[in-house]
Amino acid sequence: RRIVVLAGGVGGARFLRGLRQAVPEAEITVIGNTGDDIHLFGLKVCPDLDTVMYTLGGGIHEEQGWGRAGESFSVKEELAAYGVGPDWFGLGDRDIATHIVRTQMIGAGYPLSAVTEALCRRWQPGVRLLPMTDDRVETHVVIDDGEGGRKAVHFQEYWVRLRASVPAHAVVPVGADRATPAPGVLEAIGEADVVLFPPSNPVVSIGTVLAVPGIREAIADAGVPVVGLSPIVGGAPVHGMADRMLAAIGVGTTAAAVAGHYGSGLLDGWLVDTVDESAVKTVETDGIRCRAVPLMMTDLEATATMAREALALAGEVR
Ligand code: GDP
Ligand code: FO1
Ligand code: CA
Repeated sequence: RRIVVLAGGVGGARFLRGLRQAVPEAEITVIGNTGDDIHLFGLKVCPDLDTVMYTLGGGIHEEQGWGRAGESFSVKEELAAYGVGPDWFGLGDRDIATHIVRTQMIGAGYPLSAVTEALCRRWQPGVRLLPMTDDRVETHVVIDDGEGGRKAVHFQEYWVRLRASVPAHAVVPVGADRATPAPGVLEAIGEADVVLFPPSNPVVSIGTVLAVPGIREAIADAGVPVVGLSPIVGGAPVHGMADRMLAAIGVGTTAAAVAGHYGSGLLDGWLVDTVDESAVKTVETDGIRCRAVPLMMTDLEATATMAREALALAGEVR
């Protein structure tokens, strides 16, 4: 069985670990968000690709959800001693090695997809990890500039430095309109038996992947079940500040509103948590098959059960 999964960082990566456990024989292709990517100190950092790679490869900082286990921060301390910023983004020493390899290979002319494949040769994530595009796409967030106007900041500045503490007026995947899907992306979608949306951020993770021209269309036209899992449980994101991003695009912070945002043109099935049982009817009225099951990724077995539920729902639609 061939499964395509669109993924952001922590939510996507943890779900993928459960999926791999549930169907070890399946061929899983992950289309990763690169809108979070940022250049710092001359290095290209790809947080969501790395989170998937480290999580599935056993190198992740488990509690934090991103970055390396057993990390140290000597480089960060030395940069601070020079007074060289930004100081709000924590790059660890082990993690920096990944960014050095990536930046070096990009400089030598390799596309990000080839670089990601090379990095994965070390980590053996057990899935094929593809960036959504080899082109540069950067998610920017429009906020008040404090002088009565507005300004756009990089997504990481909004998320990490500002902790999403100010309202976002818009979320813009800069460069997406001119980007093309990375090699293998459209092929994987075309050959898939099922497409899954893990409980990743609908706006800045899955929304950004879908903003690359051709990807949304390929999924809608693939003629295979498309099933998603809600990242919103009981009217709030399980972790993080996804509510801020949903508000920016005028979508409510409910499991049903997120399903409606993707729409029946894209989604065939949607899983909500058991606490959101009452959303099932609303979602089904929108023409999307819906089930309420436990959606908390507390451990590997609970997450594998979520993945099995998603595949079972896929078997019921179309
Ligand atoms: P990011 O790139 O690191 O922000 O990660 P993703 O975009 O892949 O996923 C972030 C989303 O995962 C957040 O909106 C969370 O609400 C959601 N999430 C995290 N843990 C869980 C969980 O255990 N269950 C569900 N349903 N959602 C979760
Ligand atoms: N998230 C933080 O909240 N603070 C950090 O200092 C930070 C550093 C960082 C370094 C490498 C990496 O791959 C991820 C990192 N993240 C950090 C997580 C990440 O940037 C964001 O949480 C996600 O991009 C949000 O989707
Ligand atoms: Ca992310």
